[in-house]
Amino acid sequence: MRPSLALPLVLLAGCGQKLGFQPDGDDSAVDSRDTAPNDTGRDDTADTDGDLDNDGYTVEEGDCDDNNVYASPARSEDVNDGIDNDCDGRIDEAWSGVDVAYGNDDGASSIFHLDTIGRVQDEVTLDNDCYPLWLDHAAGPLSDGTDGWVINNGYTTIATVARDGTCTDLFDFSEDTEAYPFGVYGIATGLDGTIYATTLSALQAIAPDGTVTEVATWTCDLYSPADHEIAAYSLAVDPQTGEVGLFGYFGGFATYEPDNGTFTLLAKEDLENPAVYTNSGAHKDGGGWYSPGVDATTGSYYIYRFNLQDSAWTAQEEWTDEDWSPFMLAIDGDTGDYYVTANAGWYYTVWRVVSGSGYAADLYTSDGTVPHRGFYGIVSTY
Ligand SMILES: [Ca+2]
Ligand SMILES: [Ca+2]
Ligand SMILES: [Ca+2]
Ligand SMILES: [Ca+2]
Repeated sequence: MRPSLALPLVLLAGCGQKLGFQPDGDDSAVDSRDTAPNDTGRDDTADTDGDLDNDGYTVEEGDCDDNNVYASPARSEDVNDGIDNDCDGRIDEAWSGVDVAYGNDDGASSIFHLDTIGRVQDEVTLDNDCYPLWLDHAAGPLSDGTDGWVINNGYTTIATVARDGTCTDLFDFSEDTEAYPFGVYGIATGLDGTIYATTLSALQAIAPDGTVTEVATWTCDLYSPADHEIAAYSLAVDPQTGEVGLFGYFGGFATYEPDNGTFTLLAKEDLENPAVYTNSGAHKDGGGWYSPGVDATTGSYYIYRFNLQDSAWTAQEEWTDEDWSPFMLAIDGDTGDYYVTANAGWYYTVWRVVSGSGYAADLYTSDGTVPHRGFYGIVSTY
């Protein structure tokens, strides 16, 4: 059975200074080559600022290699040197566009790539019983030996999709209605290849063989606002730390740290007086968690950023055409620009919002002639 197109009402600087020396990796004694201005000439480990390579950033400030001046959050990626220059967790990456899940109610669904200027490339037609909603990259090779995707298949199963379109269900969340009363929603691939999925009231970790482990639970009860914590609807992963962000449907936000199994509810949902409806979410390199959301009072759309200081969503980018309702979000890790699947009546589009500029326009749009189709999940490719 194909899902309805409508969403279920879930119920519905630093100082990136350029230095003219190579990191020496020598911390044993007097360092004659190290001439950075705040260095005493003694062993680097004695530097009071803790910035061993003097690139302006300590490990705490995001330096992913404190013995290498060519790696810091202020650097751009060199795609040929084999190191993670910009400290985003990806080595030698170059953003190359987005992959988009295209759900088609009266024919085969597909996943296609949009290049950096919005040209459709490499459209993969899926098995007929496969309906892609949330989308992420798979961590490793699939049945055909190539890489591919992980999808939420029709709100019921989590499946992998190979480059030849073969759709393989890993786990069906629709059969045990006691354990999974709400079905399954957002997904994200963790750094170690674990697939995370949210069942609204719990975070599920799915191994490549389909084994499911419930790794965190919370209270999701729309009939009891005082007890309700979060209806976790979408997930994203910080590619540097592996931290999982959980985006609630009613403005809630939480994190899960795979390393120590810690679930932290950062914003409890106020069901009776929500400030923001957060449709989905994504992580921005070095810049936290974002959501294409709706101001619950005015109905206006924005790209919101979760402000960790006051645990609230802050409107970050204006959404200029209110006819288009935003759905899912991907972020260009190199420029910080936003790519959002959006719908308006029979039309569906990938909308681009240029970071910090207020400029927004279609990257790609349908012709609006065919109903019951839509763009859903979207993910950056490198
Ligand atoms: Ca440093
Ligand atoms: Ca460094
Ligand atoms: Ca990188
Ligand atoms: Ca590099």
